[in-house]
Amino acid sequence: MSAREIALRAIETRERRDIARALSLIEEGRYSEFSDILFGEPRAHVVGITGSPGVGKSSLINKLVQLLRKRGKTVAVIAIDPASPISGAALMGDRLRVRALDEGTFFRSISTPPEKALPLHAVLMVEFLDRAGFDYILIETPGVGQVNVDVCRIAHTTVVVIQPAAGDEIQALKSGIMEVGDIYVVNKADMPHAEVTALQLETIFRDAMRGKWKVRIIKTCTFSGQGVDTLVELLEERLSLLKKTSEFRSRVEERRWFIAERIMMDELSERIMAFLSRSRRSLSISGANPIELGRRLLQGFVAELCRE
Ligand SMILES: Nc1nc2c(ncn2[C@@H]2O[C@H](COP(=O)(O)OP(=O)(O)O)[C@@H](O)[C@H]2O)c(=O)[nH]1
Ligand SMILES: [Mg+2]
Repeated sequence: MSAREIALRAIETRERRDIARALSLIEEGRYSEFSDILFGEPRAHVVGITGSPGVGKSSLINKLVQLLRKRGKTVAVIAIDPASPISGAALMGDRLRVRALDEGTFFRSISTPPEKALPLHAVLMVEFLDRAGFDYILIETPGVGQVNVDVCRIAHTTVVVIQPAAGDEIQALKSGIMEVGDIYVVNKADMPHAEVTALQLETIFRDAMRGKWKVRIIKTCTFSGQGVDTLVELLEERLSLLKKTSEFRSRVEERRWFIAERIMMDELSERIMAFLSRSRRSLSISGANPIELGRRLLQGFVAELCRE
Protein backbone atom coordinates (compact mmCIF):
# COMPACT_ATOMS: atom_id res chain seq x y z
CA MET A 1 0.00 0.00 0.00
CA SER A 2 1.18 3.53 -0.72
CA ALA A 3 1.46 6.08 2.06
CA ARG A 4 -1.64 7.76 0.75
CA GLU A 5 -3.60 4.52 0.78
CA ILE A 6 -2.52 3.83 4.35
CA ALA A 7 -3.67 7.29 5.43
CA LEU A 8 -6.98 7.01 3.59
CA ARG A 9 -7.62 3.61 5.10
CA ALA A 10 -6.96 4.94 8.63
CA ILE A 11 -9.39 7.81 8.10
CA GLU A 12 -11.98 5.31 6.90
CA THR A 13 -11.60 2.45 9.39
CA ARG A 14 -10.57 4.57 12.39
CA GLU A 15 -8.87 1.48 13.74
CA ARG A 16 -6.04 1.98 16.14
CA ARG A 17 -3.52 -0.05 14.15
CA ASP A 18 -4.25 1.80 10.94
CA ILE A 19 -4.04 5.18 12.65
CA ALA A 20 -0.73 4.23 14.27
CA ARG A 21 0.71 3.34 10.86
CA ALA A 22 -0.40 6.64 9.37
CA LEU A 23 1.10 8.60 12.27
CA SER A 24 4.38 6.75 11.79
CA LEU A 25 4.43 7.91 8.18
CA ILE A 26 3.98 11.47 9.40
CA GLU A 27 6.79 10.98 11.90
CA GLU A 28 9.07 9.68 9.14
CA GLY A 29 8.44 12.90 7.21
CA ARG A 30 6.30 11.30 4.49
CA TYR A 31 3.31 13.63 5.03
CA SER A 32 3.77 15.28 1.63
CA GLU A 33 2.64 12.04 0.02
CA PHE A 34 -0.86 12.59 1.42
CA SER A 35 -0.97 16.31 2.22
CA ASP A 36 -4.10 16.67 0.09
CA ILE A 37 -6.12 14.59 2.57
CA LEU A 38 -4.49 15.85 5.77
CA PHE A 39 -6.55 19.00 6.28
CA GLY A 40 -10.26 18.62 6.56
CA GLU A 41 -13.11 20.53 8.12
CA PRO A 42 -11.91 20.90 11.75
CA ARG A 43 -14.10 19.23 14.37
CA ALA A 44 -11.96 18.12 17.30
CA HIS A 45 -11.55 20.06 20.51
CA VAL A 46 -7.76 20.30 20.82
CA VAL A 47 -6.70 20.68 24.44
CA GLY A 48 -3.13 21.36 25.61
CA ILE A 49 -2.41 20.06 29.11
CA THR A 50 0.69 21.58 30.55
CA GLY A 51 2.49 21.81 33.88
CA SER A 52 5.81 20.95 35.48
CA PRO A 53 6.94 17.31 35.55
CA GLY A 54 5.37 15.38 38.42
CA VAL A 55 2.27 17.52 38.98
CA GLY A 56 0.05 14.69 37.74
CA LYS A 57 -0.73 15.52 34.09
CA SER A 58 -0.56 11.92 32.88
CA SER A 59 -2.67 10.68 35.81
CA LEU A 60 -5.22 13.43 35.18
CA ILE A 61 -5.36 12.62 31.47
CA ASN A 62 -6.05 8.97 32.26
CA LYS A 63 -9.03 9.93 34.40
CA LEU A 64 -10.18 12.53 31.92
CA VAL A 65 -10.13 10.00 29.08
CA GLN A 66 -12.29 7.62 31.10
CA LEU A 67 -14.90 10.30 31.83
CA LEU A 68 -14.96 11.55 28.25
CA ARG A 69 -15.45 7.97 27.04
CA LYS A 70 -18.38 7.55 29.43
CA ARG A 71 -19.98 10.49 27.68
CA GLY A 72 -19.44 8.80 24.35
CA LYS A 73 -16.59 11.05 23.24
CA THR A 74 -13.64 9.58 21.37
CA VAL A 75 -10.25 10.75 22.59
CA ALA A 76 -6.72 10.80 21.20
CA VAL A 77 -3.76 11.70 23.40
CA ILE A 78 -0.35 12.91 22.24
CA ALA A 79 2.18 12.97 25.06
CA ILE A 80 5.22 15.07 24.34
CA ASP A 81 8.03 13.90 26.56
CA PRO A 82 11.32 15.61 27.07
CA ALA A 83 13.81 13.14 25.60
CA SER A 84 16.75 12.35 27.77
CA PRO A 85 19.75 13.96 26.09
CA ILE A 86 21.82 10.85 26.82
CA SER A 87 19.67 7.96 25.69
CA GLY A 88 17.23 9.87 23.52
CA ALA A 89 14.49 7.85 25.18
CA ALA A 90 11.17 9.29 26.24
CA LEU A 91 10.71 9.38 29.99
CA MET A 92 7.02 9.03 30.56
CA GLY A 93 5.20 7.87 27.47
CA ASP A 94 4.86 4.16 27.96
CA ARG A 95 2.77 4.21 31.06
CA LEU A 96 0.14 6.17 29.19
CA ARG A 97 0.09 3.94 26.17
CA VAL A 98 -0.72 0.83 28.20
CA ARG A 99 -3.85 2.45 29.51
CA ALA A 100 -5.54 2.77 26.15
CA LEU A 101 -9.12 1.69 26.75
CA ASP A 102 -10.91 0.74 23.57
CA GLU A 103 -11.13 1.69 19.91
CA GLY A 104 -12.48 5.08 20.95
CA THR A 105 -9.13 6.05 22.43
CA PHE A 106 -5.69 6.50 20.99
CA PHE A 107 -2.37 7.21 22.69
CA ARG A 108 0.91 8.24 21.18
CA SER A 109 4.05 9.63 22.72
CA ILE A 110 6.60 11.80 21.00
CA SER A 111 9.97 12.58 22.48
CA THR A 112 11.75 15.79 21.74
CA PRO A 113 14.76 17.53 23.28
CA PRO A 114 13.55 19.93 26.00
CA GLU A 115 15.13 23.00 24.40
CA LYS A 116 13.55 22.40 21.01
CA ALA A 117 10.34 23.81 19.59
CA LEU A 118 7.20 21.71 19.16
CA PRO A 119 8.01 19.28 16.34
CA LEU A 120 6.12 19.90 13.12
CA HIS A 121 5.08 16.26 12.94
CA ALA A 122 3.26 16.59 16.28
CA VAL A 123 1.02 19.29 14.80
CA LEU A 124 0.47 17.30 11.63
CA MET A 125 -0.56 14.37 13.83
CA VAL A 126 -3.18 16.63 15.44
CA GLU A 127 -4.55 17.44 11.99
CA PHE A 128 -4.61 13.77 11.08
CA LEU A 129 -6.32 12.70 14.31
CA ASP A 130 -8.93 15.36 13.61
CA ARG A 131 -9.45 13.82 10.16
CA ALA A 132 -9.75 10.40 11.84
CA GLY A 133 -12.75 11.75 13.71
CA PHE A 134 -11.67 12.05 17.36
CA ASP A 135 -13.85 14.38 19.40
CA TYR A 136 -11.02 15.33 21.74
CA ILE A 137 -7.30 15.56 21.08
CA LEU A 138 -5.33 16.02 24.29
CA ILE A 139 -1.69 17.08 24.14
CA GLU A 140 0.43 16.56 27.23
CA THR A 141 3.47 18.80 27.41
CA PRO A 142 6.13 19.55 29.99
CA GLY A 143 5.40 22.99 31.39
CA VAL A 144 8.61 24.61 30.27
CA GLY A 145 10.34 25.82 27.16
CA GLN A 146 9.35 26.55 23.62
CA VAL A 147 7.18 23.45 23.26
CA ASN A 148 4.89 24.91 25.87
CA VAL A 149 4.55 28.24 24.12
CA ASP A 150 3.91 26.48 20.81
CA VAL A 151 1.24 24.18 22.23
CA CYS A 152 -0.79 27.19 23.32
CA ARG A 153 -0.70 28.32 19.71
CA ILE A 154 -2.08 25.11 18.28
CA ALA A 155 -4.68 24.24 20.96
CA HIS A 156 -8.24 25.49 21.38
CA THR A 157 -7.92 25.30 25.12
CA THR A 158 -4.96 25.29 27.47
CA VAL A 159 -5.19 23.57 30.85
CA VAL A 160 -2.39 24.39 33.30
CA VAL A 161 -1.90 21.77 36.01
CA ILE A 162 -0.17 22.72 39.23
CA GLN A 163 0.29 21.05 42.56
CA PRO A 164 -0.35 22.49 46.01
CA ALA A 165 2.39 24.91 47.02
CA ALA A 166 3.30 27.23 49.84
CA GLY A 167 3.07 31.03 49.53
CA ASP A 168 6.33 32.08 47.88
CA GLU A 169 6.32 29.07 45.57
CA ILE A 170 3.06 30.36 44.14
CA GLN A 171 4.60 33.76 43.54
CA ALA A 172 7.47 32.10 41.66
CA LEU A 173 5.02 30.02 39.68
CA LYS A 174 2.93 33.02 38.71
CA SER A 175 5.43 34.43 36.23
CA GLY A 176 5.39 31.47 33.87
CA ILE A 177 1.69 30.64 33.80
CA MET A 178 -0.19 33.94 34.01
CA GLU A 179 -0.88 34.33 30.32
CA VAL A 180 -1.35 30.82 29.06
CA GLY A 181 -4.14 29.03 30.90
CA ASP A 182 -7.86 28.96 30.13
CA ILE A 183 -8.37 26.54 33.02
CA TYR A 184 -6.08 26.10 36.02
CA VAL A 185 -6.16 22.77 37.81
CA VAL A 186 -4.78 22.38 41.31
CA ASN A 187 -4.15 18.64 41.30
CA LYS A 188 -3.31 16.49 44.35
CA ALA A 189 -6.22 18.03 46.24
CA ASP A 190 -5.63 15.37 48.90
CA MET A 191 -2.38 17.10 49.90
CA PRO A 192 -1.87 19.95 52.36
CA HIS A 193 -2.04 23.50 50.93
CA ALA A 194 -4.43 22.50 48.12
CA GLU A 195 -7.21 24.76 49.42
CA VAL A 196 -4.84 27.71 50.00
CA THR A 197 -3.26 27.30 46.59
CA ALA A 198 -6.65 27.32 44.88
CA LEU A 199 -7.72 30.41 46.85
CA GLN A 200 -4.54 32.26 45.93
CA LEU A 201 -5.07 31.44 42.28
CA GLU A 202 -8.67 32.64 42.57
CA THR A 203 -7.29 35.96 43.75
CA ILE A 204 -4.66 36.18 41.03
CA PHE A 205 -7.14 35.38 38.24
CA ARG A 206 -10.22 37.05 39.74
CA ASP A 207 -11.09 39.14 36.67
CA ALA A 208 -8.96 37.35 34.11
CA MET A 209 -10.65 36.83 30.75
CA ARG A 210 -9.50 35.11 27.56
CA GLY A 211 -11.75 36.76 25.04
CA LYS A 212 -15.27 35.95 26.25
CA TRP A 213 -14.05 33.09 28.43
CA LYS A 214 -13.55 33.61 32.14
CA VAL A 215 -10.43 31.89 33.49
CA ARG A 216 -11.43 29.08 35.91
CA ILE A 217 -9.66 27.42 38.81
CA ILE A 218 -10.56 23.91 39.96
CA LYS A 219 -9.16 21.28 42.31
CA THR A 220 -8.72 17.63 41.38
CA CYS A 221 -7.45 14.43 42.90
CA THR A 222 -6.63 11.70 40.43
CA PHE A 223 -6.74 8.98 43.10
CA SER A 224 -10.38 9.58 44.07
CA GLY A 225 -11.32 11.21 40.78
CA GLN A 226 -12.59 14.27 42.66
CA GLY A 227 -13.05 17.30 40.42
CA VAL A 228 -12.29 15.57 37.13
CA ASP A 229 -15.99 15.65 36.21
CA THR A 230 -15.92 19.42 36.74
CA LEU A 231 -13.00 19.61 34.32
CA VAL A 232 -15.03 17.73 31.72
CA GLU A 233 -17.96 20.14 32.25
CA LEU A 234 -15.68 23.13 31.78
CA LEU A 235 -14.14 21.70 28.61
CA GLU A 236 -17.61 21.15 27.16
CA GLU A 237 -18.73 24.61 28.22
CA ARG A 238 -15.66 26.15 26.61
CA LEU A 239 -16.13 24.15 23.42
CA SER A 240 -19.66 25.40 23.03
CA LEU A 241 -18.52 29.00 23.60
CA LEU A 242 -15.73 28.60 21.02
CA LYS A 243 -18.21 27.22 18.51
CA LYS A 244 -20.72 29.99 19.17
CA THR A 245 -18.09 32.61 18.43
CA SER A 246 -15.64 32.59 15.56
CA GLU A 247 -12.85 31.51 17.87
CA PHE A 248 -13.06 27.80 17.11
CA ARG A 249 -12.11 28.55 13.53
CA SER A 250 -9.58 31.26 14.26
CA ARG A 251 -7.69 28.88 16.57
CA VAL A 252 -7.53 26.31 13.79
CA GLU A 253 -6.28 29.00 11.43
CA GLU A 254 -3.53 29.83 13.91
CA ARG A 255 -2.57 26.14 14.00
CA ARG A 256 -2.40 26.04 10.22
CA TRP A 257 -0.27 29.18 10.11
CA PHE A 258 2.05 27.44 12.54
CA ILE A 259 2.38 24.54 10.09
CA ALA A 260 2.99 26.84 7.11
CA GLU A 261 5.65 28.79 9.03
CA ARG A 262 7.37 25.63 10.15
CA ILE A 263 7.42 24.15 6.65
CA MET A 264 9.04 27.32 5.39
CA MET A 265 11.57 27.59 8.22
CA ASP A 266 12.47 23.91 8.35
CA GLU A 267 12.99 23.65 4.61
CA LEU A 268 14.95 26.87 4.55
CA SER A 269 17.28 25.75 7.30
CA GLU A 270 17.84 22.39 5.57
CA ARG A 271 18.83 24.18 2.39
CA ILE A 272 21.09 26.55 4.28
CA MET A 273 22.88 23.60 5.87
CA ALA A 274 23.36 21.96 2.47
CA PHE A 275 24.65 25.24 1.00
CA LEU A 276 27.08 25.66 3.88
CA SER A 277 28.50 22.21 3.58
CA ARG A 278 29.05 22.70 -0.16
CA SER A 279 30.63 26.11 0.48
CA ARG A 280 33.04 24.73 3.04
CA ARG A 281 34.47 22.42 0.44
CA SER A 282 35.25 25.25 -1.95
CA LEU A 283 36.12 28.16 0.38
CA SER A 284 38.89 28.66 2.90
CA ILE A 285 38.49 30.56 6.15
CA SER A 286 42.20 31.07 6.70
CA GLY A 287 43.10 34.71 6.16
CA ALA A 288 39.43 35.59 5.63
CA ASN A 289 37.35 37.88 7.84
CA PRO A 290 34.63 35.56 9.25
CA ILE A 291 32.08 38.38 9.48
CA GLU A 292 32.57 39.35 5.85
CA LEU A 293 32.61 35.71 4.86
CA GLY A 294 29.26 35.20 6.57
CA ARG A 295 27.74 38.08 4.59
CA ARG A 296 29.19 36.81 1.34
CA LEU A 297 27.76 33.39 2.05
CA LEU A 298 24.33 34.91 2.57
CA GLN A 299 24.58 36.79 -0.73
CA GLY A 300 25.69 33.62 -2.48
CA PHE A 301 22.81 31.66 -0.96
CA VAL A 302 20.19 34.25 -1.92
CA ALA A 303 21.62 34.46 -5.43
CA GLU A 304 21.37 30.69 -5.73
CA LEU A 305 17.73 30.79 -4.60
CA CYS A 306 16.93 33.49 -7.16
CA ARG A 307 18.39 31.42 -9.97
CA GLU A 308 15.83 28.66 -9.36
N1 LIG B 1 -1.22 12.72 46.26
C1 LIG B 1 -1.49 12.70 44.96
N2 LIG B 1 -0.55 12.28 44.09
C2 LIG B 1 -0.86 12.27 42.77
C3 LIG B 1 -2.12 12.69 42.29
N3 LIG B 1 -2.12 12.59 40.94
C4 LIG B 1 -0.91 12.11 40.59
N4 LIG B 1 -0.14 11.90 41.69
C5 LIG B 1 1.22 11.35 41.72
O1 LIG B 1 2.14 12.28 41.18
C6 LIG B 1 3.20 11.60 40.52
C7 LIG B 1 3.40 12.14 39.11
O2 LIG B 1 2.26 11.83 38.34
P1 LIG B 1 2.26 11.92 36.74
O3 LIG B 1 0.84 11.74 36.33
O4 LIG B 1 3.27 11.02 36.15
O5 LIG B 1 2.72 13.45 36.54
P2 LIG B 1 3.21 14.22 35.22
O6 LIG B 1 4.70 14.18 35.21
O7 LIG B 1 2.72 15.62 35.39
O8 LIG B 1 2.61 13.54 34.04
C8 LIG B 1 2.85 10.11 40.55
O9 LIG B 1 3.58 9.50 41.56
C9 LIG B 1 1.37 10.11 40.83
O10 LIG B 1 0.96 8.95 41.52
C10 LIG B 1 -3.11 13.14 43.25
O11 LIG B 1 -4.24 13.52 42.94
N5 LIG B 1 -2.74 13.12 44.58
MG1 LIG C 1 3.39 12.75 32.25
